[in-house]
Amino acid sequence: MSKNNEVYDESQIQVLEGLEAVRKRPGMYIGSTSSRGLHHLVYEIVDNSIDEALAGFCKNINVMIHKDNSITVWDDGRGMPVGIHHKMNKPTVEVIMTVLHAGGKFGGGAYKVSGGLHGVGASVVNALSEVCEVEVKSEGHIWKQTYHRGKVASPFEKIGDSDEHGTKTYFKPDPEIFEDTVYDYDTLVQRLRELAFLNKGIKINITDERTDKSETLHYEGGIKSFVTYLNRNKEPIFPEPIYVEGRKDDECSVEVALQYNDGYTENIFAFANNIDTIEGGTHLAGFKSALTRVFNDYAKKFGFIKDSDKNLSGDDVREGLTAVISVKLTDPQFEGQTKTKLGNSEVRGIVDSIVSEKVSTFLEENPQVGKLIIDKSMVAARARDAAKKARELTRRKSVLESTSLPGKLADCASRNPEECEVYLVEGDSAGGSAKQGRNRNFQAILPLKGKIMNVEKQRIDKILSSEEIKAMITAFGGGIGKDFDTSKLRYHRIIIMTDADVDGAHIRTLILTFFYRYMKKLVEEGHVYIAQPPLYKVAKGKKEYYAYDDDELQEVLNTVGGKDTNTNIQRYKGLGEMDAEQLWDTTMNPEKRILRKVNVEDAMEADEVFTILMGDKVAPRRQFIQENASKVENWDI
Ligand code: 28G
Repeated sequence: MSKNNEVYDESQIQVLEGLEAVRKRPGMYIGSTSSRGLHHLVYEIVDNSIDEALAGFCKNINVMIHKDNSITVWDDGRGMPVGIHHKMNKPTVEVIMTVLHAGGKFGGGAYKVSGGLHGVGASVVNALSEVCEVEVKSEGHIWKQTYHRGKVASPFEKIGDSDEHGTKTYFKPDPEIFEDTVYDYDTLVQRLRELAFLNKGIKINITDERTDKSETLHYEGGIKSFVTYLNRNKEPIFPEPIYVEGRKDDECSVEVALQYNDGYTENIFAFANNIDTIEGGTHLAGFKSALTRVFNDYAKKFGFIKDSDKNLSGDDVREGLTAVISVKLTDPQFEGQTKTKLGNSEVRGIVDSIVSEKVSTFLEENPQVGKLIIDKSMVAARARDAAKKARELTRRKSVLESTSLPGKLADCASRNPEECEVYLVEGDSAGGSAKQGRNRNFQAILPLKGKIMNVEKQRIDKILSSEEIKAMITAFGGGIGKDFDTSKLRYHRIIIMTDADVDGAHIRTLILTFFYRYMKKLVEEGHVYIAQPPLYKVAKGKKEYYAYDDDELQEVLNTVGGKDTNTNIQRYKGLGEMDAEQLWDTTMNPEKRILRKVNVEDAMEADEVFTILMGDKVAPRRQFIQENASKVENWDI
């Protein structure tokens, strides 16, 4: 609590809650103190610049990662107000930086649309930084204030003159708070690129002083460019994405871009106020229903469909679709497990009517594009119909209904899914060791043969004919696709255990892509893990040590006294080189093992890598292999 809060009435007491609370429970404000939370600090600050840009006053945003992993963000907006905040009776900048929730709505009728998942503002970043500095240029001068761990360290004062305007914030994340204080350049670029797509015209520059890398992200095409980017490794069936926009008063703006490729999967990204709503919501629902209706109406009007019982289904019109939906609204309601589902009910109708009206107009004006889309959807409909008839004809029990477990599965004894886990193991020999080494009470083993099927290039009926995939579906017990149900899972942890080499990485990519496409909830609800087998065994006399990466190997060698006599280093080439006991000790024993939980971003990345590696385009594949050649030896694809 602020020490002078007695001056204010009740409504302001909450506002005056001190930054101490933030330092005590950082997770409540930024989600976590892991690497994710660390990166979140940058997004919080950048969001303020984005808001200033959306208000129409800022064109350029710069982000710099310094050598010591501190960050500077600056923009060429109006600059934070330099005057005294009349209610608080101190500089407005100091209020913004030291009072919780002081961010709030911007003046001048504009609304705060940006704001990361937590949208907590600059004061939280300040609270969690060892050092923070704000510099404002406006009205002919430069002002500056410094803070330490959220507390004012120097007065807000004029330090020079300038005829420029803007805000600059420097911060050094507090190592007392964050487990990891190293910034990942690619992670920041990815989110900044997304922001540049979602807010057309804004120029975002990022520089990494540690490596001298830098990038400028600037897309005049906005989300239309986003769709082109998402389809960059695929084969679009018409050259330019379709783009429509509209708004309902000042309450809600809507933008949609879409394009089809020659594949079979659906890629729809829905954003609300620049936040990736991975759980979907009303904007996505409105888009989907409009799309299905518009294409059916069009197909009937122009004689593609004569029989009304031959209507195209939603799945038919979304086969091979890549789309981005972006809505911006004054009062977003975020719901769902991870608060990434848009709940505002009015948005459904707003998006539906804008998309219906504008996409129909587009189709009438571009009949060649209309024909390509309807033809593709009708092929999808026929394939689905044929697959259904074939299933009915054979009257074979489908995999989904099959009750007998796959023969290769070594199941565990427990029937309590919460404590059960299944290891997906690459190859029969490692599978054998894993079966011997496991704790059979709660650990099941499912050996998988080499490469599983390329799910991007196949329709569901083909996918379901793959032995490896059928084995996973029946073993997990949750079904597949739309009907996938995590409450029916037989294991709450699904652990991918592959060799620590390129093939292993490839198989892991294939499995993750399959999960992402057909068992998304598995990933969303955090049931998927990656086992981390050691890379080295160091034997010194009778003692054995394991190292999981090169740094750790150095540490081990240092502690055992270097590479002199009696020290033997073995580099594991595969899981198969470990016997059952070693496998248990290093990789499967819950007391000692390291598991990495897979999140949706990991799965999405796998999906992308997969598209590049398995797709038809040679150039992106070559580029990917060149860029990643240093990370993996003997890339043999
Ligand atoms: C470099 C790091 C991140 C920002 C502005 C510009 C204004 C502003 C920021 O106002 C609203 C009003 C008083 C508390 C608004 C300037 C209107 C007129 C602004 C940034 C809330 C804050 N003139 N640029 N804040 N106040 N850039 N970049 O933070 O009550 S923050």
